[in-house]
Amino acid sequence: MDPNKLSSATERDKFEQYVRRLGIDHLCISKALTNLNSDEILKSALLKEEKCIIRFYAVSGFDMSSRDSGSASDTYLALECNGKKVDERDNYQLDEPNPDFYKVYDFEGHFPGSSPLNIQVWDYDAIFGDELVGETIIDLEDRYFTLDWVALKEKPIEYRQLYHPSSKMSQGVVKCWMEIIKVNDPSRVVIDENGEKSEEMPRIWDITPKPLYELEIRICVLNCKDIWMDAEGTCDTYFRGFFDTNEEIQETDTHFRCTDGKPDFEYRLVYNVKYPKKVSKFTLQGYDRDFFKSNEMFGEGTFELGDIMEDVSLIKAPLSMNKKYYEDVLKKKYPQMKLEFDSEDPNKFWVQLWAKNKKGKMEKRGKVAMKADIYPKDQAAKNPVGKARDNPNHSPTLPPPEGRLELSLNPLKMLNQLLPPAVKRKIMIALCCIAFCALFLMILPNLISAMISNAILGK
Ligand SMILES: [Ca+2]
Ligand SMILES: [Ca+2]
Ligand SMILES: [Ca+2]
Repeated sequence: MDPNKLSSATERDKFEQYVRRLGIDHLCISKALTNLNSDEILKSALLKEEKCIIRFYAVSGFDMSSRDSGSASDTYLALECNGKKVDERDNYQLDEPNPDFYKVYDFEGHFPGSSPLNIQVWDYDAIFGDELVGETIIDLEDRYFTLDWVALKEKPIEYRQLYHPSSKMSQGVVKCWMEIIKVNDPSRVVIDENGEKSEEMPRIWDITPKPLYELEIRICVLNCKDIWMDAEGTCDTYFRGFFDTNEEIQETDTHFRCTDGKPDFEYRLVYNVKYPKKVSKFTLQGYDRDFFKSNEMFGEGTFELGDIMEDVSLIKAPLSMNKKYYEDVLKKKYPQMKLEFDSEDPNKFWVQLWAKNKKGKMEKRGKVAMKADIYPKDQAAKNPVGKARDNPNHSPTLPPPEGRLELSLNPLKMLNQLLPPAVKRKIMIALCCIAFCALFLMILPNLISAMISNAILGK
């Protein structure tokens, strides 16, 4: 083994494999040898000019500051290295502070002597001229002569802050990574059986995003049990459901004055979703509607639908959350997600709601029976369903909910429905007291006369 060869990543890789075969990889010999020889390696690298490809992978951007009044920046990427400039002005993204890039750019350079790589994000303005959002500069020589960085087989993803000359504040973040590849690297040359020489170039990662697949997600909120009650012993229950609070949030109707912990909904929520998506976990939040204060969230439950969404986009056919899928796939993958399936209907599952109590401990706040069906958008369009309980009402057909408040002209009946049990109890106690007092007052004259006659007769 020639330790001088350890300056090449491929040679180091071979050496590490050799060390691993000997079972002494825990001794980190290659790193120690590299460190011992680092001065030599650096010296030879500095003396020998190498032509290289600088490969830059631009993934995405976050939180780009606005350079437009009243709207987000219309962002695009611009790069410059060793005199070569590229920009994506033609592909600017309208009002997009979190642009996706998913592109690879190659630049040529010589080491030592390469210029830095300049990465900029701009705001497109059709009339007044584009404005710089921010920039970041990568010192390529610093990378090329940092043996630890060179030794990394897969270069790390970087989150680089962008800065504008006018401010010390970050103007956004670019997610990216880069590689420096020697053009003529003898360690990459392989000789096949026929003695033919060829150079194995490092792979180019394909980071172009897959096209988005349109889905319709139908979620039914059926019935509940053990739902949390307020201090009065009632809950004006309704639910909010969403994947991401930045996206569409849908609500059920309200089951007013529920006093038995079993509000009924039979309510369909229908979401249009594009897969893959950042958040594929569905969140259901239970609320107590309040007319005088703000509505109070009493509990939250979640379940993951990403795997089913992926399968639907692959097989292009509808799938449901069901007992088999849960047992076979989801249970092992998401141990946190505990769904209980109905013994009769394998597509009906109970979601546990949780919330922190006053002591900060997680507490159970009731269970909700639900169904979730995922359709390819085109197939959903051929077989539409209504939201809530609207027509077409099928798969499943949702009946009117039970135990809801009945409108009545009888004020006593309305009062009976509206009053919470605690108040009703207080009224009953008050009524009993009044009845007792009335009874007492009625018998009081007789009592007094009896007492007087007893006193006179001296008994
Ligand atoms: Ca502007
Ligand atoms: Ca704009
Ligand atoms: Ca603009």
